[in-house]
Amino acid sequence: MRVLFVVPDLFFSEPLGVMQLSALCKRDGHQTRLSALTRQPISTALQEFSPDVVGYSVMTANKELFARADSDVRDYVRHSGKRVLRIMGGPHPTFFPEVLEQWGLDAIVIGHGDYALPRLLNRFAHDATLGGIPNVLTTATPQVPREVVSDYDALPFLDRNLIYDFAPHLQQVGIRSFITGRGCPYQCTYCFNHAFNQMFKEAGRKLFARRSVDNLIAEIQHVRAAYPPLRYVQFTDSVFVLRNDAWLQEFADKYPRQVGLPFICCIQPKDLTEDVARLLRGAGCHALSMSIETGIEAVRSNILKRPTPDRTLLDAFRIARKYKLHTQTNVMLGLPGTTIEDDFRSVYFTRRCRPTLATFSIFCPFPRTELAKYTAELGLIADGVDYNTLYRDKSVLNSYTDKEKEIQVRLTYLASIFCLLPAFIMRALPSLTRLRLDWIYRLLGSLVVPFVYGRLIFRGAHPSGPVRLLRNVLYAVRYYRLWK
Ligand code: B12
Ligand code: SF4
Repeated sequence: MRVLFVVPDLFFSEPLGVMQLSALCKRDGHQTRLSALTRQPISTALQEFSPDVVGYSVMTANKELFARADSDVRDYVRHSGKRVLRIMGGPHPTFFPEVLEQWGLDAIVIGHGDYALPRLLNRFAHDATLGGIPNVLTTATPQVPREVVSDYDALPFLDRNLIYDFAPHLQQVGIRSFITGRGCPYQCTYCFNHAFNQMFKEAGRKLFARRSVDNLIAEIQHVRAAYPPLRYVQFTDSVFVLRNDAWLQEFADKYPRQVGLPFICCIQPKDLTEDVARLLRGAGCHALSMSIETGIEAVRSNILKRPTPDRTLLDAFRIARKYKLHTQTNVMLGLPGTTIEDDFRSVYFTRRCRPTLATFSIFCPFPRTELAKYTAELGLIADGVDYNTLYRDKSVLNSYTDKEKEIQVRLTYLASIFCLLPAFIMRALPSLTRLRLDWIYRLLGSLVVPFVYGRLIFRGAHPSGPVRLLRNVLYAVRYYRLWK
């Protein structure tokens, strides 16, 4: 079978889900290819590769992009007369399975696709019915058993050729992503994790599980040898560290000896104790992704269900500095039940935490999350709201005036810069956000944020020099134009 995986785009963050699935397909003797929609029209891949299966990997935010591609795929299928299976996986079909009927797809895969896709391909190859496979919904079988991966060590290593065959220049980026497991034990109300856990929980089933340290290190060593240059490791687990447990201790013992490369990982601030920081630093950790989410303690606890006191947050960032760990943090503006003054308070609090880099996004209530329900209950979402908003799109909440929404957008650019400047300069921030200098702020943000990422957070990952600097500037501008 020839399987075409379709993703929205390819940036610094590799699409690990389809890379995993591609490895599983190849293990079973299938051929795979990638199509990244904003980089190349899907028609090119259809003509060149002539797939038997087109597999979309979709997040809700980019479903319109995929809808346009799907129309090209249907045209292609009609004209070629070939039987082509159109399937979809990823968060969108998992949380919005109605897409199966809406798009007239052959099947959707909900949750983990690692066991489901190989079975689906096998059935299709043998002209057998697609019904009844766990996690695979078809119109004939909309109810099926649900499963999650039970043994991560048994999965093949990610297929990195999938992306480097498509975009060879990406291999020059010295950062490679790895994932040590899946799931998250937390319940943040703005995230889909609680919905996922609800859907897949079952007595005795582990929803938060990870691979062995030896298996992880073996993959990193393989990637280092097969896909040079590897200069920096990015762990993309939602939560890399939960506590100082046996896994972390084994990792901190083996990783520096057997890999010895700088890495970045995610942690909740409340979990960064002195002993965890010491272990991470000793292991070679260079930076932490550690989100504040809001500078208003009551909102954090009651509305986001991230009950971390301000004091604990300030301590976590202090501990990170003590152990020379850079920190990248994110803060959401425009949360339900808050005001524009709260947004400024959030920025001021973030500055007090002194992260290496703070990024600011505007809250978007994704339907079917707990926080979206709460926002609707407060009557803050108008009918017909577009849920495709991204980090910097204007708030969809009706509790802000148009002027306040513009100020929030300007804040997403300016606040990152102001958190890097001396505290007294903060006083100028409210006045500056009232000026209509949007393109200047956008340009400044587009230059400063990637610069800090490159020079401090991912230090040493990219080769430096004037040509590289210019390329990075152009890349940054393109990134912010596309992602606003
Ligand atoms: C890394 C990440 C990103 C990265 C890049 C993602 C990438 N290149 O893949 C970046 C930073 C770009 C990003 C951006 C956003 N993200 Co994001 N992101 C993640 C994160 C943390 C990890 C994804 C990952 O690698 N998972 C591990 C792999 C192995 O799993 P997987 O991708 O889900 O794939 C498995 C299955 O889904 C399935 N599958 C996936 N694709 C396919 C395709 C086929 C054909 C089949 C059969 C199966 C299948 O099989 C795979 C193997 O089991 C997830 C949370 C999470 N833990 O999953 C959020 C998550 C995917 N993001 C989310 C959101 C909301 C966003 C943003 C909209 C945020 C924003 N407000 O701007 C943007 C959207 C950007 C855009 N327009 O594309 C939500 C999506 C919810 C939804 N309904 O779509 C998630 C689930 C977070 C959450 N819990 O709420 N994100
Ligand atoms: S810690 Fe991250 S992945 Fe886990 S529930 Fe909260 S936002 Fe979601």
